[in-house]
Amino acid sequence: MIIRQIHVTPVAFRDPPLLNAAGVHEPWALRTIVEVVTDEGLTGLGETYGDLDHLGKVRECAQALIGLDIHALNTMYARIAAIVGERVTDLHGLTGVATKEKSVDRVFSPFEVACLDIRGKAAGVPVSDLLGGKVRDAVPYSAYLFYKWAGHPDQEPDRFGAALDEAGIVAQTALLIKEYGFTSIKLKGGVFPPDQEIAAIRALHEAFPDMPLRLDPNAAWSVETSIRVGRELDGTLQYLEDPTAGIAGMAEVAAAVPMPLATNMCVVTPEHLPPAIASRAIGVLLLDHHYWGGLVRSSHIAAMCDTFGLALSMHSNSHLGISLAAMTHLAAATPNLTFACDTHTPWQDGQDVVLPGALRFTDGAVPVPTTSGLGVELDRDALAVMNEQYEKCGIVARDDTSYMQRFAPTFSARRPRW
Ligand code: GKR
Ligand code: MG
Repeated sequence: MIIRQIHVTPVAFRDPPLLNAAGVHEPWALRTIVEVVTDEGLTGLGETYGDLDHLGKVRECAQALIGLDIHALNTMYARIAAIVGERVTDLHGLTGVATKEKSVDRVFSPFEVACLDIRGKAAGVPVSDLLGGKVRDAVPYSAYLFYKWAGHPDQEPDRFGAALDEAGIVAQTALLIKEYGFTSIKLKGGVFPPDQEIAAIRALHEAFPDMPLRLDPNAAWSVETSIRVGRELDGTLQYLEDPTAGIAGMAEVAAAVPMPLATNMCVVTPEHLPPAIASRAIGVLLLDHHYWGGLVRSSHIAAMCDTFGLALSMHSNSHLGISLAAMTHLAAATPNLTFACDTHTPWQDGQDVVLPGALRFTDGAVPVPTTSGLGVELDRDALAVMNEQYEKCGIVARDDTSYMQRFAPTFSARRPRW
């Protein structure tokens, strides 16, 4: 099965003003949709970041993959590594440092996912079968809460409304649980002073006593603050995610707080695993196939985590249905991924590039597609509309900090902030 064509299409979709340690989400989120077409007429789908620098690399690499067999993933990886070379500039949101290996892994990922989609279609099996077979029929996701403004400053309030205090966060949780049935909760912190976020976790614990809770301030705290908050939240958190920056700082905190620490910031590429394991910096790794080099490489990382006693969850950034399908297949086929995964799906509020019906939430979990490949089909009309939105929206790279500074000129994303 030879690759004859690859289509790379940037898209934009509406995003609410979600607050984080870096600033606030802009009105449009960007993604890139990759379609790999074979000589036999099979098409596979992949989805990745939409930032211009990354899009340029994806486009350049796509040209270099024409003529390869879809099974030749090692050759594909080598060609991409040769092209990406030393260009280690890509960052997206709060996903830790950029490294050479991470840059290559990020570009390789959508092509690998698309090739697995094709292989599944050709063999008549779902992608989860290609990853070792599903060990669960549905993948649980968590309610991913954000402090947020009622709407973007120049727009009408959105239907989620404001969430700027405990009451707003509890109301947002109730809405997400009502609509999706989530059974665990993650609060994006690092927005307000830690005592305010401690109060929000306590309010959530009181309102939803049976729900596992997580808090993720994206390294907005010093080691001292992290230890204080961790101790104060004893008995309320399933895990505390990236309280502080770096493996050394996380190790200091981990030794002093009662709950496990999780990360999608200090361990983001294989070379980070040995020092993190040796220093016992983390108890939980948040996998993300978008920067861990696709689905198969993520499975390898999962097996390594199993060997070294690290638990697994899954990280997300604003994404569409191709990513959700890929995340669901990976999580379904990863036995030691036992924590509910993160997803931004509720915030895309129905916007998608895949035809409706294949992916749905039941009791907070997405049933694993059982049709061949990823199990999702491109909605070409939606793709065209979202591509037009990309062309018109005027955003070419995610920049939460500059957007925030338009409304709060003294805002600084400096970390640690507290
Ligand atoms: O979407 O604002 C966001 C998140 O803060 C995202 O950028 C993070 O990468 O969800 C992520 C996380 O868990 O750190
Ligand atoms: Mg995180």
